[in-house]
Amino acid sequence: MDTEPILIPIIPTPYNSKLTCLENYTQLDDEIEQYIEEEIFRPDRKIPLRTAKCVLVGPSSCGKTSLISRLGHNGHIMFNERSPSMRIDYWIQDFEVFRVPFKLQIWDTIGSENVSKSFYRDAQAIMILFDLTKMDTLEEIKRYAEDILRSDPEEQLVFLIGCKKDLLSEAQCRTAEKQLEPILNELYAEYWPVSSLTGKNVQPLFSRVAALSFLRIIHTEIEVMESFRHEAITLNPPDQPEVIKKKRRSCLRCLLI
Ligand SMILES: Nc1nc2c(ncn2[C@@H]2O[C@H](COP(=O)(O)OP(=O)(O)OP(=O)(O)O)[C@@H](O)[C@H]2O)c(=O)[nH]1
Ligand SMILES: [Mg+2]
Repeated sequence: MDTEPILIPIIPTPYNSKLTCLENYTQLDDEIEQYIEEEIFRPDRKIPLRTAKCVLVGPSSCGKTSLISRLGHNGHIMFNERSPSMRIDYWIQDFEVFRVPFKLQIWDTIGSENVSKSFYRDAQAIMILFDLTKMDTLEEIKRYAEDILRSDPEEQLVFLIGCKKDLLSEAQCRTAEKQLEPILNELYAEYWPVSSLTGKNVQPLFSRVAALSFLRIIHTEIEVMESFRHEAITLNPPDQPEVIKKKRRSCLRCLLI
C-alpha cells in the first residue's frame, strides 16, 4: 500500500520540552542548511535515498502493532481483530524532511520473545513502549532498555512511548509523567503519550523521530566529508580536486542505504 510522504518543513517540537533529553533545537543550524543546499541539492547529482531504522519494543499487548497500523494504515486494521504478533515485521514510511526524501524503516517486534541484540545495533532510533494503564510494568521496561541499549545511551535516539492514552484522564496522564522523569534521565530518552485508537500524537511522534534520525545521519555525513577533505588537503597538493571528489563520493555512498 503506497502512502503519501509526510512533509516535515521544520524541526518538530517534542511532546513536552521538560520530558526530553534529546536535541531541543527548533531551527536548522547554518552548517546543515548549507549542506542541504550545496551538497544534497547539487544540480549535477541525483539525490540519494537516505533510510533510518527505528525499532519498537515493549511488553506483550502494550500496543506496538497498533501504533504502526495507525501510522501506516491510518487505523484501518480494526483494534478488536488485533492478536499477538507472530513474527517480526516492518513498515516503511516515506517522509520529506526539509524537502529531502527520507524513509523510516519501522520494525515491530514480538513482546513475548527476546530479539537478538544485534538486531538493535544498527538502529538510529529505538522506541520503548509501555501501556499507560499498567504503570507497574515500568520495571520490566527498564530491563528491556538495559538489554537493548548500547553502553553509551547518547548514541541512539531513545523514545519512551506511553500507549493507550485514551484510557486515562488528563490528571492520570500528569501523574504518570511525574513517575517517568527519572527513567527518562536514565535512558537519555524523550517521552510521548499516544493513542492508536484516536490517533492522538501518532504522526507528530513519527515526524519527530524521522527529523532527528535524518539530522543525525546528515551530521555524520558532514563529519565524514570534513575528515576526508582534511585528509585530502594534507596528503595532496590543493590543485588535485579530483582526489577529493572521488573520496567524498565513495564515503557518502557507504553511509546511504
Ligand atoms: N484503547 C486502546 N487500546 C489499544 C491501543 N493500542 C492498542 N490497544 C489494544 O491493546 C491490545 C494489544 O495491542 P497490540 O498492538 O496487538 O499489542 P502488541 O504490543 O503488538 O502485542 P504483541 O504483538 O503481543 O507483542 C489490542 O487489543 C489493541 O486493540 C490504544 O491506543 N487504545
Ligand atoms: Mg504485536
